[in-house]
Amino acid sequence: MNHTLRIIADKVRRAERIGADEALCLQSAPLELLGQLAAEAKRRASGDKVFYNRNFHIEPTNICAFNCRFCSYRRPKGSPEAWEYTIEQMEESVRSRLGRGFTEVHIVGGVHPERDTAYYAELIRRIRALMPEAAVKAFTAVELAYMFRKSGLTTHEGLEMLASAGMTAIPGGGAEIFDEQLRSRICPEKGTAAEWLAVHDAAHRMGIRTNATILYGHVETFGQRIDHLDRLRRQQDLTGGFDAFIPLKFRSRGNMLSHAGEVSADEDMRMLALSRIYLDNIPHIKAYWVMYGKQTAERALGFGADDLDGTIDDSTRIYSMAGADDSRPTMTIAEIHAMARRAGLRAVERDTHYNEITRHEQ
Ligand code: V47
Ligand code: SF4
Repeated sequence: MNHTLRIIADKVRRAERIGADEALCLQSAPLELLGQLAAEAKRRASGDKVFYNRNFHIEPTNICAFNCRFCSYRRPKGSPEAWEYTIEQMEESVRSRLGRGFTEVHIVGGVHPERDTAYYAELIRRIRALMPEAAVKAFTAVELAYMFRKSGLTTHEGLEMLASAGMTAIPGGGAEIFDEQLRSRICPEKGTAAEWLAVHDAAHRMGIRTNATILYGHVETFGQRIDHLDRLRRQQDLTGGFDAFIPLKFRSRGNMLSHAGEVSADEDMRMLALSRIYLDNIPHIKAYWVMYGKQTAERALGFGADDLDGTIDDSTRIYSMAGADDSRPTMTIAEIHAMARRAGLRAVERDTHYNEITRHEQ
C-alpha cells in the first residue's frame, strides 16, 4: 500500500472525516481494503444489525413530463405500455394487502403533467385511511417540485399540505448526479440539483425526514460521484434530516443510455464502501436489493450497507423494466434473515424511521 493510502486508511479507522481528494484516492484502493474500512465504519454505526422493513410500492403512473436519458420506465401518453391508475385502483392495491403487517407504502412514479398537489394529498389521505398503521413515504423531490409549481404553492406550503394528509417521509429519488453539466446531458428537463437540495432542506427544517440517492455507473466520472456525495454531506451537516443514502446502480436495458453498459459488481461494492466512508453523518446505507439483485445485495452487507430495504411484495416495475433480474420482486422475511446470517449479521425489522420493531410471530 502506498504512503498516501495508508494515511487515509488510518484516518478512516480513527473515524476522522476525509476530504474529496482523499476520497478520490481511496476510490482506487484495493477492494479488500475498501471493504474492511467500510465494514468497520458500518459496525461503528449499527453494530451487527441489518435493517429491513415490510413495505410495498405504488407507482401511480409511468407517464412523465420529463424524458431522462437513463429511464426505462417512462412511456408517452397513449402508448399501450403507459398506465395511470385511478385513486380507486391504488386503494385496491392497499386493500389487497391489509392485515399482513406492512409498515410502509412507498409511492413514486412519473411526473404526470395533469396531476396536482391536491390530487396527491387526496391519494395519501385515502391510503392512510385504509392502512393507518403504515407510514407513507412519498414522491421524489422532482415530483414534489413539479406538483407544487403546478398548484402555485411554495415548497413549504406544498409539503405542509402533503404532511397534513399523512405523508410521513420523502424517498431519495431524483437526485441522479448533481453536477450541473452532466445533469443537463442526461436529464435536461428535470429540476436542478439546487432544486432537489432545496426541497430536502425545507423538509428537514419542517421535521420531515428524507432519503438521498445517487444514480451511478453510466457516463459520470469518479470526481462527479464524489462531488455528489460531498454536496449531500454538506446538506446533512446543515439540517441532519437524511435517514439513509441509497447508491442506485444504473441498469441499461431499454433506455437512451444503454450504450453506456453496466458496471461490475466489484464496482458496486466500491461505490457502497465509499458512500459509507464519506457520508459519515448519514446513519444508514441501503443496498436496494431490487436494483442489485439478491446475490449482490448480500455481498453489499460486507461493504458498509446496513439496510436492504423491504419485502416489496411484487409491487415495483421501475427496475425490472431497466433490466434487473427479478421481474416480480419479492423477498420473504425468512430470506432476509438468511441473507443477514450468511453475512455474519443479524436482521432487524425497522419502521420507516429506523425504530426497531419486535413481533411475537416471525
Ligand atoms: O430517481 C431511473 C432511478 C430512482 C434507472 O428512498 C434508475 O428508500 C437505475 O429513488 N437504472 C427512483 N436506476 C427510485 C428511488 C428509490 C428506490 C428505492 C428506495 C428509495 C428510498 C428510493 O430510480 C430515480 C432514478 O435515479 N432510475 N432509471 C435505471 N435505468
Ligand atoms: Fe420521468 Fe422519473 Fe423517468 Fe425521469 S426518471 S423520465 S422523471 S419517470
